Amino acid sequence: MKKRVWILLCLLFMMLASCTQGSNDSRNPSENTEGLIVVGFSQVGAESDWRHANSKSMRDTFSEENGYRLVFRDAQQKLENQIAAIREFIELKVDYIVFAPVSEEGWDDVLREAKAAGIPVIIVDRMIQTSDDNLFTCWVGSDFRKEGDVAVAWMENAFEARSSINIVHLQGSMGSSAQIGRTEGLQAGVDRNSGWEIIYRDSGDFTQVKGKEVMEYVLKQYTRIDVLYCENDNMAYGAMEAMDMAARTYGVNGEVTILSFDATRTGLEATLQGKINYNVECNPLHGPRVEAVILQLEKGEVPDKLAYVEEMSFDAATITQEDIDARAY
Ligand code: GZL
Repeated sequence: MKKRVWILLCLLFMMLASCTQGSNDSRNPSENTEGLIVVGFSQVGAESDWRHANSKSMRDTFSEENGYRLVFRDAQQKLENQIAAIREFIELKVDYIVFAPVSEEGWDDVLREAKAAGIPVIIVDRMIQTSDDNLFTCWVGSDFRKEGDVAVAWMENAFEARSSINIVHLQGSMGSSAQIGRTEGLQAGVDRNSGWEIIYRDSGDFTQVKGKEVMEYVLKQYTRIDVLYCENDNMAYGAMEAMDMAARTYGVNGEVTILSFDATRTGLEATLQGKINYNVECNPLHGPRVEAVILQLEKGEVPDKLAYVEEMSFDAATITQEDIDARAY
């Protein structure tokens, strides 16, 4: 009987250990890699639908059937975990290091270590600030400032006749290039339009839970909110929960016009339902794009230093179910 209890306790511990490591791979990354290209990937975390789609794209692309061993590390949105993961990849002598930086600052030291180890580094999704752009081979991602500008252009058209608008600004993870670019876009719009006022600005860290928390506070403070500028879909879902609970209306026929980013499937369904007025795409399907770079490097070719993905946007007034059905995520 005691032996059974002991075995059950061990199994429980192993399950808990794997859960606390997020979606990390538990197998030994160095085993049986003969003939495979070993890719170490440090992922931001699992904070949003966008992130899940991005991780799936990377896992689907860098599969063993496709000739890769993917060493996947979930940083749980902590810079120190990403730096530790990159150091692990150096120890493992992976063929390529790929990472989606949680924030723009703090990378030079560990990238110098990767360079000294002779391992090419590919940055995906967000960008970094560095004193030496030779510390990374290339970057694939989105133009976040352009995303913000696209959203603001829609606002300028939608509110052209209004002399003043009160804006609540839900920012993403502070210091991430997605937050920086989308915020810069809105700020440029506010600077151009004297009647625009950001009555409240705070970060919801790209998560639904924090988006709801921030909006619950805002709704208690402000009786007139014209626009919610929300830097990703998951925070918009949280904000909508809060507005539902406070009996405040939103969307096409509501008090609060909602602009969101990512254009994930759930976000586009909300746009089709008229709950989100305008949704700017941020495409997460970077797996094939990163693989194309690796295949170039394998052939001794030099990839473009910066590769921006093409993105579109969706208006509740014109979106159709076919638009959504055509989407890959
Ligand atoms: C954007 C990406 C952002 C998404 C969020 O490229 O970094 O992080 O907009 C995600 O949904 O959490």
